[in-house]
Amino acid sequence: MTLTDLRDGWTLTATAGDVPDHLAERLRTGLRVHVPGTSHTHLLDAGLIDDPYLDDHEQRLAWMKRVDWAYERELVLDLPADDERVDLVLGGVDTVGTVLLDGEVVLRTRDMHRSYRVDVRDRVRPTTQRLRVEIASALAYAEAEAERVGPRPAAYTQPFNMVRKMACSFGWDWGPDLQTAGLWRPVRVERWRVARLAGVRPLVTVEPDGTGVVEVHVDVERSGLPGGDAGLVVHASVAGADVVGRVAPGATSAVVRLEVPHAPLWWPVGHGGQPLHALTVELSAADVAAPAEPRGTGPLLGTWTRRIGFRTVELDTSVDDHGTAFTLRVNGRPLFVKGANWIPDDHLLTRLTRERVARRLDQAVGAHLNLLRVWGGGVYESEDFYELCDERGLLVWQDFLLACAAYPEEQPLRDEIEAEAREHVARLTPHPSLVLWNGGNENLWGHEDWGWKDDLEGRTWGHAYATEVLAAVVAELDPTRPYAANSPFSPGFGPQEVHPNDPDHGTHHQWEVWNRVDYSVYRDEVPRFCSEFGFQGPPTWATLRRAVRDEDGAVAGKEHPTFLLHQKADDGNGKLDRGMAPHLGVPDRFADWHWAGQLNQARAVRFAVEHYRSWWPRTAGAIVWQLNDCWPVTSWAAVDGDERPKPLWYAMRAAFAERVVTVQPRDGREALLVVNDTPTLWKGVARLERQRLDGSVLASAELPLTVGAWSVGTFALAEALVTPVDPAREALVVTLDHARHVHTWVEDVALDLHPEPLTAGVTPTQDGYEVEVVARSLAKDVTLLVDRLDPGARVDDALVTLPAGARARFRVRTSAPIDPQDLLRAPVLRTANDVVVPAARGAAVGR
Ligand code: BMA
Repeated sequence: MTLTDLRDGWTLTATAGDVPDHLAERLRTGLRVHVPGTSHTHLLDAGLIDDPYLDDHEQRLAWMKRVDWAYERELVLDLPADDERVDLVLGGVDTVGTVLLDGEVVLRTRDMHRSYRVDVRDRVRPTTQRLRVEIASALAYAEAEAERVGPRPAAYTQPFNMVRKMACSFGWDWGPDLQTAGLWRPVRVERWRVARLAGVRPLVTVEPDGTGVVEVHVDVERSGLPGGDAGLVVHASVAGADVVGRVAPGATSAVVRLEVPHAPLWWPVGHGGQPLHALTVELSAADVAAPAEPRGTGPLLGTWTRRIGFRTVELDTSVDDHGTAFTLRVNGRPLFVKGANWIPDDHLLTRLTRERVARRLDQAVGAHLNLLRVWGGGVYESEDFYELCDERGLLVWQDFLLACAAYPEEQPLRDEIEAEAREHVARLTPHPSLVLWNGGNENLWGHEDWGWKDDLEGRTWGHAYATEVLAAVVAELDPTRPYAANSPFSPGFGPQEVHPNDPDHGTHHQWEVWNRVDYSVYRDEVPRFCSEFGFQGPPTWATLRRAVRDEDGAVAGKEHPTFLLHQKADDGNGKLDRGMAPHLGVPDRFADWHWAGQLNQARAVRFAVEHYRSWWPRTAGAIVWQLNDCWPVTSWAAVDGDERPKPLWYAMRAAFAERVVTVQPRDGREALLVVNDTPTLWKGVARLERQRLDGSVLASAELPLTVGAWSVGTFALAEALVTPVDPAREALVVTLDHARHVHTWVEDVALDLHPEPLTAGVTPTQDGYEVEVVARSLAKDVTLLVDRLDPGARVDDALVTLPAGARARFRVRTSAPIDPQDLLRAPVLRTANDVVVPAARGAAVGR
């Protein structure tokens, strides 16, 4: 097989649509481009448009939605031999494409989630040929489809559910509305003879005796040319085991089985190691001289290699006293899922690099996550993503790509959805990280609750995808992995019996908090598995300063149209204000509001995570909405679009730590909950003190305790510890080994916090500074917003609550020439105290 990558030599033209006058000539004559790329990256590279992520530029590019494009290049191909196939392979077309060779249509596409292969052997000419790919406006196509099959309700106004293009291409409540068009994966020519490896699907299991089993399902494509029916040999090897199988003359598939005794197990991070083994599959022609000799092979026709890992996975959805479980079991061990939802890490997908994905996944592991959920409004991610998850032990829950809408079950959509599902279920079989396929996001819930039933007037809405089509694809192609019909979803019930978002059954999305009620309401329910919950907060200041500016180039304030363009949620700022008001008040000055917004986001999520973890094993997972951003925006993300961790990231790291102590209500009063997500007993003595905020001790106790591996202990607390005399001036401080928890009885707005609770000092270090702070009175959520001084600076901790007398050290990495004294005051050094106290006094801090 020989490959020719068609990366270069393309010309891109706009062929229809309202192109702005100043670009018309350039886009008519054409830009020199290389692929992969899409409309927006091509125009950006050519300097024809401004960065769409900056300021108000997104708005100015609306014309691009209705443009049709054409890519064209020359193709010089050798004439094929009699037995030689010549295929044109397109890794991904975004989206509505027509591929022409010398003016004749060879392929039509309408699904960006699929790859395509066309046999062009009979069209190869001895002259220079022209390859052309025309891309029509996906929005226009979707509108025409909505007209043809009848509209279907969706969470946003544009009909993203009518075309198989990344749903969030059309804008989302955290994403820009930039509809790319183009060749978003590589394009190449492949020449081959006899047969090729068309698909390799290793199904990996582990027998009860510890033998790792790899059932390798091999599909071959025959050339259909002389010699194409030959007998073939498949040779597979992994971890010292190898096997040879035959594909009979004319046959197109084979299954070979590899057995690895005492296979070392692959574990999720925090549970064990991640041994990976190269699985190699070779396809050869059988040796014509010795056709019956299995090991006698002729020429090598194709090789395929991926790394696999040995592990089992099951999803326990059994019925119990509390409802219906939703517990993942890996290698037989039930685990609490510490997760975050993943969206495309750059809206302009072709810019994503392996390095950028690796940095994001390192932040996920750094926040003590063990799972990412690839959400259904994005894409099936790149090989890089899943390989890097395999290496890190980050489990992956993969949605099929349906989100927040009713989807027609009519053709051609139905076949496209099935075809893309088949492609990716097969493609992702090697990855041990992938543990769950899920039939879509908020489709069943939307149908139940969002008024769709009336709008639909009996039209199809996608029930069949969730309950039949996608389930059947997984059952056929990858029975080693569990399938969930949707998120949220109540397994085991018909649509009328139990509400899909019932917290007692299966998965739950908690969106009442954020949209309607205070975050304290998280505690009102004990979901079996919360696969979405979260709270917005603004991005870091440095990100705002780079990308969200007013006319004068200063950070755009909260009410400024540019800020609002980077705040996509319905009444987003209103919800932020109402969310922080009962806890911190709503500061007037933007710098204070920004800090309060970030702090409240972090606290809301931490509150939820501690609550959910405290209910393990009844609650078996918490997947925060959302880990990452795809551009600079105010959103639910823990890491902003410029890759900087928001305070939420530190809160997640603390709340998802292996060992956590927390005070939670049980039976009408506070109890101590000790969460031990490690393989060893947690044996220790908890020190409990009811203190005044100035540190004077009012009541104290020592509580020896032992909590088993992978479990949570609940401990009652003495009356004197949990009964404050003056709730506005007291706190309960719990210390157990390195874990600490400070509980207060009233919200910060009602707490008598000291306005200046810290003394602070700074010393230089090799790569920056160390800041040491000591609390003279309770200091809540001490944080250094170091990006204020240097956009490249990082700090090793944040949101550290210090009881009076306690100290903390922060290591700041920076190479910028800053004044170190600036690290010791607002707007860099912040606490909850400094938002609440001045607000209560009608003053403000910060700049
Ligand atoms: C859920 C998600 C996303 C959305 C988030 C925040 O609906 O599935 O669609 O971004 O809530 O509103």
